[in-house]
Amino acid sequence: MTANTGVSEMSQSSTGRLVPTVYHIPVCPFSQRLEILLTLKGCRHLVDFHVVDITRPRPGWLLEKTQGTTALPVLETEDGGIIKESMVILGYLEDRYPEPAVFQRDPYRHAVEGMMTAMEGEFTAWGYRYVLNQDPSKRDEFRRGMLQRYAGLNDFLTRHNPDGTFLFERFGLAETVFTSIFMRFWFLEYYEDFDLPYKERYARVRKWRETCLAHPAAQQVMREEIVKV
Ligand SMILES: N[C@@H](CCC(=O)N[C@@H](CS)C(=O)NCC(=O)O)C(=O)O
Repeated sequence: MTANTGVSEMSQSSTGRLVPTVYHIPVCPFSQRLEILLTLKGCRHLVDFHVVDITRPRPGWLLEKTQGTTALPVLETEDGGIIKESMVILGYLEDRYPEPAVFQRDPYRHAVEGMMTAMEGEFTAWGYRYVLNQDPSKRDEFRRGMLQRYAGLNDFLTRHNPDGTFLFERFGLAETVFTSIFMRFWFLEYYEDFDLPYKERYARVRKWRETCLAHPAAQQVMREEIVKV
């Protein structure tokens, strides 16, 4: 600690080498979830975020660190350790900055949030395929598929916390993982005119989604940026 500011040595060195660095692409939902977690923990300043220019091929120094893979985010620890995959990085950050806990500590509850976060990959992939689809005859199929996936989330939330808002009592891991994807799916509203119908079938997930989107720890990007980028 420094005597005059009370700021930890780690944060003081935020322009130096003594903090972890995340290499990321702006407006990337997988990077945003890291920022959300750190914000919930009050630790955002303890990690440097280094923007990588996506209009150019990945620089050699970065490919050397990643051993040739291009997907970001990647976290580099102070001593040069490389961690890939946002879910894995979230786990590292949770272990590294354990208080306040964002992940559930009870093993069963952690398994439940794990089951919910395991639904994210397919949910996200479908939304991306939907927006990239160029075939008008497939639009309905994509819309139905998206609704089915929202219904799956609705059922999961209803099973585990029928009357609440979040999966558990507060914004936690499941919310950290899905919120940036919900934001990214503003592109479906804009380009495909897709939104959840105001029906009982989706009421639980709608409440969850709206509260997640409005959460103060998740305000790193604006709707306009997402639609444009
Ligand atoms: N499963 C990865 C997905 C990361 C990912 O797809 N990142 C995108 C940016 S949003 C990317 O880097 N795409 C370019 C590439 O894969 O080369 C994670 O969760 O970290």
